[in-house]
Amino acid sequence: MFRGVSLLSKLRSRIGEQSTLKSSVRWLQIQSSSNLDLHSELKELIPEQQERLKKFKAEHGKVQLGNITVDMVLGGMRGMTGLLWETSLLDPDEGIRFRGLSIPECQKLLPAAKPEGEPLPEGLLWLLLTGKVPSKEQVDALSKELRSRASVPDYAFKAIDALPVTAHPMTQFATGVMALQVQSEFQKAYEKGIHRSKYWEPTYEDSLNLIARVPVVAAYVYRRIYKDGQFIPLDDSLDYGGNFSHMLGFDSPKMQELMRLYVTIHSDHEGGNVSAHTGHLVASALSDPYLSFAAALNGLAGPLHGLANQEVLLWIKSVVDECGEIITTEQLKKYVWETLKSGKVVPGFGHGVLRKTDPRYTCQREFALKHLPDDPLFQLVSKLYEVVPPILTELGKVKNPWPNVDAHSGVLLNHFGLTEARYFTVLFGVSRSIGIGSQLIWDRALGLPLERPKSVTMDWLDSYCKKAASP
Ligand code: CMX
Repeated sequence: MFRGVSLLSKLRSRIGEQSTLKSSVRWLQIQSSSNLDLHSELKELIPEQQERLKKFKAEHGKVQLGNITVDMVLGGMRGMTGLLWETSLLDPDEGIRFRGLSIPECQKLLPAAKPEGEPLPEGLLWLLLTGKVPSKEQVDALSKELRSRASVPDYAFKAIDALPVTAHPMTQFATGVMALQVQSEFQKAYEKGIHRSKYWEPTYEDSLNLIARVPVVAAYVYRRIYKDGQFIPLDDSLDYGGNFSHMLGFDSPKMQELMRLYVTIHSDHEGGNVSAHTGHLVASALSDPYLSFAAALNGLAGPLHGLANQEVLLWIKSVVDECGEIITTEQLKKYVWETLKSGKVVPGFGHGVLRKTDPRYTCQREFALKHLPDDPLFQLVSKLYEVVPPILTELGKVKNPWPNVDAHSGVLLNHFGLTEARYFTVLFGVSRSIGIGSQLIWDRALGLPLERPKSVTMDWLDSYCKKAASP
């Protein structure tokens, strides 16, 4: 029995309740279908969306979306609208919506491995790609398809083995992903002269293969570095998140649930963040999904972006080393000020777009309250929520003093035994393959062009501003 229709009506009534729900919900109003196969589903959707974009461009192409200021040019393009990214949208106050659905809505509506459980990342992949909430049958079929695509060629492991075991896990992971590129279907098709209207098809193959294979590569890196190279093969009975946890060596049901939640909430965060934007930019040159995603990973590996999850746990552990496990508020305040005075950022706090607590933080906190309320590091994270924002506000320049996704993820993983902080960004990277891979398929389906913004020099700005100021 197909559950899509009842889910959709459930969703519509929820949407009615949500006065804040934005226009991206439009996607969810598309009639659900009974296709069990994601490719067939997309094949139906793509012509509609191509037509929609063409018409929209013809009708509204000249509408202005705001003014560009010098501050924006000098300030990392903050607040400058300049990208089309269909899979998700970030509201500064409300946080992320995946095709119109908030995280709590995804937790309610997407199929889970068990009753009341966390959403299956495969369900999110279906949602991101189609704008539809999938049925359990559709998600099970997609799980199976991903398992069938998960075989990693031996040379990818050998490429990783060529690096010293001490190389950062993100370097090893990105190297493995680059080696997977040898099997790119897009590259082969392009060399054979594929017509541009068909680009999305080999991009689909590459993206799905990439999404299926990255957990295997990531688990290999983990077991190579931390478990003497004792690798664990994929389990054919498990879903995407469960399998990833299993291949890493964690078979407890709670850790598997955590991994499903983790992958789901880290998958996508609209298009402007460094990793998503890098993937999109590189792909705009018609580089295939492997090349684009490997580039995205290198951006994710920076401490102001994905590496912050490593930095948070290391920082929290350094607090404990210095102050002990029972820490007073005064001690904590002092430690935060010392961090700031030594010219460092407080990792896990602040955001380029968000202006409230990140809902990805909130759902991880709820997970902790349910499964590990007495964990001392969780309690420390809770205390930091009280101590850090007022201090960052006092600095007077921080636009968002609230915690982001990275402030919480490490203590959850640490609780279940995944204690190696240097590895954490790899988990973020695996999750991002779902968001970036999905958008790349739409980039090619919609025929999005080469990205090429204009840059200027200081002299140019100077003379422009002088001219603008003269009567
Ligand atoms: N600790 C100390 N200073 C901070 C800060 C923090 N957590 N967050 C912002 N600031 C500072 C900035 O460094 C900047 O200082 P300068 O003007 O002296 O350069 C000033 O406050 C204004 O920054 P902003 O406009 O509020 O924030 P940005 O958009 O420039 O930067 C971010 C956003 C995330 C890089 C920043 O908040 C930060 O460095 N946070 C800590 C690192 C982190 O948690 N990154 C993960 C983000 C989520 C993710 O991508 O995974």
